[in-house]
Amino acid sequence: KMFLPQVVKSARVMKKSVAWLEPLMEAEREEKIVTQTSFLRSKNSALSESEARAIATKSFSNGKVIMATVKGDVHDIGKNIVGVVLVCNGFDVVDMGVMVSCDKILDAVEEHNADIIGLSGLITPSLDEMITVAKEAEKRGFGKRNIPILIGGATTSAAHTAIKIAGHYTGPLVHVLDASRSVPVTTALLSEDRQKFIDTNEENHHRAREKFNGGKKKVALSIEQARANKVTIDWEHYNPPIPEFTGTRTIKSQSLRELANYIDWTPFFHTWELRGVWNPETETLKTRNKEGGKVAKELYSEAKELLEKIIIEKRFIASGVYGFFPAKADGDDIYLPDQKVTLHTLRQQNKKSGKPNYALSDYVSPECDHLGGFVVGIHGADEWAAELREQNDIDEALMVQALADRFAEAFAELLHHRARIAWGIERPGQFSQSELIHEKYQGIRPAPGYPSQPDHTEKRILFNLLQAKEKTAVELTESCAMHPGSAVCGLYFSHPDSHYFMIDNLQEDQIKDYSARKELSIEEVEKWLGPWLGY
Ligand code: B12
Repeated sequence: KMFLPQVVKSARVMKKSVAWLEPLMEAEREEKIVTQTSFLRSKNSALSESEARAIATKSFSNGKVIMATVKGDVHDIGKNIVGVVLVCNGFDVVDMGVMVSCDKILDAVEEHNADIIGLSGLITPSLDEMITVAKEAEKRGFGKRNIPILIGGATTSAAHTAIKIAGHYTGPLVHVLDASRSVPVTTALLSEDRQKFIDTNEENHHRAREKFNGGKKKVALSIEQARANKVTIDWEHYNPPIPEFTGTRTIKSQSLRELANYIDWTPFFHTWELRGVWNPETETLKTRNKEGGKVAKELYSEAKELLEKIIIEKRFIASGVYGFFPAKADGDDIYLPDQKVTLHTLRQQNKKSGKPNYALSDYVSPECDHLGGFVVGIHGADEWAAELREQNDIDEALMVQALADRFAEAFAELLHHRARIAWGIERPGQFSQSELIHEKYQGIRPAPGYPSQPDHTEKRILFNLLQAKEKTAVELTESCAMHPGSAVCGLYFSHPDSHYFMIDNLQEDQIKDYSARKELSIEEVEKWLGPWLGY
């Protein structure tokens, strides 16, 4: 049994060696294909040269997988890990990169005569794009040809795959939870007795659909009832804090050294499939798996080495903008009178016992308050990682991306810290670094796309408000993903009661109301909020 960091290291050695041997291996393979092609044609004269060649080529490969992060989505760390693991297990992987349009993916399947399609996505809008790919693949006849589609990425789930995607494709369509599952699934799908695996997968989909259709639905309130059960804050006896400045502040290049202090390392290890909690004092991963703990320690020392190099050589540029604006709640919206801008929030509609039906707007005074916002991005990592991949330094490429993600989160944490001090709700030095990481402070910074506000399109309003593109060079794709990939944006709320919660089971009445408030069609809103609709 190997841990992911070890797999990736072996893969690097293999890739480097193969790159050196490639011309020799290619020549040998070509010779074999030519011999096999003429053998096949001598046995069956009805076969054309190209048909026979296609069959011969296939017989010399474990299987070819086309992998892509779908249109509008920029993040590829998970896909890259899966690609490495598949290559290690003898599969040919054609990695098409990020933001790949449906047509390009499907053209590549035809061009390479691929055996499997692998789709990846980090954010909800990518789920919709995956449906488009499944539909188009079906139109091109891939379903009839039984070409499997694998669905993966942080935002995907077995249930969503079964309920929303699988119905559009007649070929095998499988959700793959993580890199360790990718090899057994791919191997099973290309094996002689693949039908057994496909049947089990179908049964699982069937069960998931039945559970969804026949399962006990959560009892929902009407939007008016939910509003009547909003958070009650005694605004008359509460003086909202006033920040020391309004408008925005831009940080063109934040010190990486200072940022490094704000890094929460636990998610870094999750990227490498090492579960547990990182203890910064003892520099150990608290995990039941002793071997895993050792691997984590080694990985950490390599990461620290690269981190130092990044800081000294200024390999990343961390740019960010944050700001405060006079604000007041207007029902479920938050209105910024000076900018004449409205931000929209969604309200929980599940029937609850003894708890309010939260919406983020509940934490802003309806009279006079302030709201904050921020965008941060780490530039330089995507390009550097691509260069490293080009040289087959795949372990370092993943490390660069994983560290860039940590810097992005750290930057969000650091700016929030500054913002709370500027807002007067925290004293400098009031919390230790560990307390900051464990969010012991007052106030929250919910991000569009996170469970408290699952609508990614709110980023467009936030970006305009902060002029984020001009100030930070962070851009939004058509799916509202941010480019560069290592980027975070969100809002600041200062109220002591404000906390994170989860929105789901949204009902038609709220969607109708929300679409009118946002001046978007109902279909458009339903598209962006698909997984959270309760009807
Ligand atoms: C780390 C993290 C980040 C990092 C980078 C993300 C990354 N590395 O991909 C940073 C801090 C930059 C970030 C930013 C954001 N994030 Co974020 N992030 C996460 C977090 C905590 C972990 C994701 C991760 O890196 N996992 C490790 C990697 C290796 O795993 P992975 O990508 O899932 O890939 C594995 C499998 O999924 C699978 N797989 C992946 N692809 C494929 C493809 C195939 C073919 C196969 C077979 C398998 C496969 O195998 C991989 C390896 O095991 C998740 C929550 C979570 N626990 O998943 C939220 C999460 C993904 N983020 C989320 C959001 C909303 C955002 C932001 C939009 C927030 C914001 N407004 O700023 C931004 C968007 C960034 C952008 N560029 O647009 C949401 C997405 C929700 C949604 N439904 O849309 C999540 C789910 C959090 C949540 N609970 O709401 N994020």
